[in-house]
Amino acid sequence: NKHLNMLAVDFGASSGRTIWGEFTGSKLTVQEIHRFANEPVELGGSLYWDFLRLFHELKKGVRAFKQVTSKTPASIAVDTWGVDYGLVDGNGNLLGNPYHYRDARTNATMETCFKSIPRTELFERTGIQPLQFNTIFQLLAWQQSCTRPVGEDVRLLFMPDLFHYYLSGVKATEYTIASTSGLLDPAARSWNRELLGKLPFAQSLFTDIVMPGTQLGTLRSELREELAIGSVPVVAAASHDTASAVVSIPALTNNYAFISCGTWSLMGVETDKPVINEWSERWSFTNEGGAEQKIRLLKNIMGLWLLQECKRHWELEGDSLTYAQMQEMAAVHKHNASYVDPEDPVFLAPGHMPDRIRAYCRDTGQTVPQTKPEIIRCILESLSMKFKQTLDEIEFLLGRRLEHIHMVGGGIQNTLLCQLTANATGRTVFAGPIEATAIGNILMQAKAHGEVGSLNEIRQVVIDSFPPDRYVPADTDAWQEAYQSYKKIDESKSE
Ligand code: LFR
Repeated sequence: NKHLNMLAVDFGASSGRTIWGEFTGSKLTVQEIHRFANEPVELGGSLYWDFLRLFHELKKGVRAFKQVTSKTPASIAVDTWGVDYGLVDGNGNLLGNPYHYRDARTNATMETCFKSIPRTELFERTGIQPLQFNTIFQLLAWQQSCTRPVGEDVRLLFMPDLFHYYLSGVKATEYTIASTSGLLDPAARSWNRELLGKLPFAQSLFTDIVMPGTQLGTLRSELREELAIGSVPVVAAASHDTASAVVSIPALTNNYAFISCGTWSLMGVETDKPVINEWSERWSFTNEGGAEQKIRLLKNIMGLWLLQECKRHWELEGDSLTYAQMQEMAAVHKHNASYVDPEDPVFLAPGHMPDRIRAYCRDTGQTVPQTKPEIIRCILESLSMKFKQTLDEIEFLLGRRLEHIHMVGGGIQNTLLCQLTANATGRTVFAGPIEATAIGNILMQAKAHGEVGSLNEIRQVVIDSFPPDRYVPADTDAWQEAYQSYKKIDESKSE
């Protein structure tokens, strides 16, 4: 086997990193070589990603790779969060700055869209949970405010595709990232032309779809000069961060549910076919695309966003806490008296998170958490209850019991959340790897090089290289009882 040194660039909603992966054929080691903040910018009342800054950080990461390893990478691949995109014209100009999915311009778009394409029809056609930021709704909002017709040479490129384009000069759409758009046919794994025909935007926006593990091209010559680097293949891995994270789950069975923990908690299972029925619609499940023709049947749960936003808010008030300190506060404060629904859209936008949590508890007739430990404890317990509820729903959809939970991603550094999840679900939790997304990205590059084959081969490498931690359920009877209170709040809300 060849010895490969690869470079993964993983952009998350709050930070990005470049990771050096060294693959020997059976084992992988990873090392972070550059980390940077990803801070959205509000400009003229809209919320944007700072694309130029992010591309700048990407270049810094490539330079750092050279410095640290004294090598030219065997390849490079970018993954990012879902749904967002840029528009590029025929001369390669980026038309405007990519919007952030939390921008408010789509607040009412979903309901308008459902007037011409009913919610159920849309779900049946795409298998995608209607969330206001899905690309389909972003495009509709853009179309409504568009004053000029869009040129025939304009292409839509999702965030990873956009980075890949400016790296390689090749415009292509990677399948897993496109699957977050709400514009694909989930069974055919291609653009849903019938749906596109009903929508007001030009079909010429959409480029060919490539499958994860495809080499797109090599670094543009001007970049090679600027970075003083040789010819580097640019690979489309599983470019959606969650798809990459799922690639690197250290398990060879299918008797588990995964939770990919970052800003979001994405909880689900891998299936061979989309699961589109009354129940998956009612419970807001989504069918996104995975590597190796798999479907990721999962649910978007607001996750550690709630905690991130509390942290940011308290910082603005002059109290800078670390995540470790926040976890410690919640660990000591064992008593929790109220729950929020971490799927409720009231928590989507940035700002004043502690107050919104208090308001939610007040409006649902619960004890209002006042102190920081109370709020943090409420967030973490609510999340673990949501995981329990989601597990029940997944088991119902599959018609079988799942034995374990695999938690991956940066959020598992919150060991309290891992333990609470074990307690609430009554299932053993395996936690790791933390860098699941970058690892999945790198192993899909190894696949493009022909150095690993199947998904199971990839996962065997992860098992051998990054053995997970284990959390055994405790106090399960008390948790079962508490779950009944959680469900009552949830039910009273939907009445
Ligand atoms: C996680 C993620 C989720 C997606 C959300 C918004 O980072 O990619 O899968 O729903 O971000 O794009």
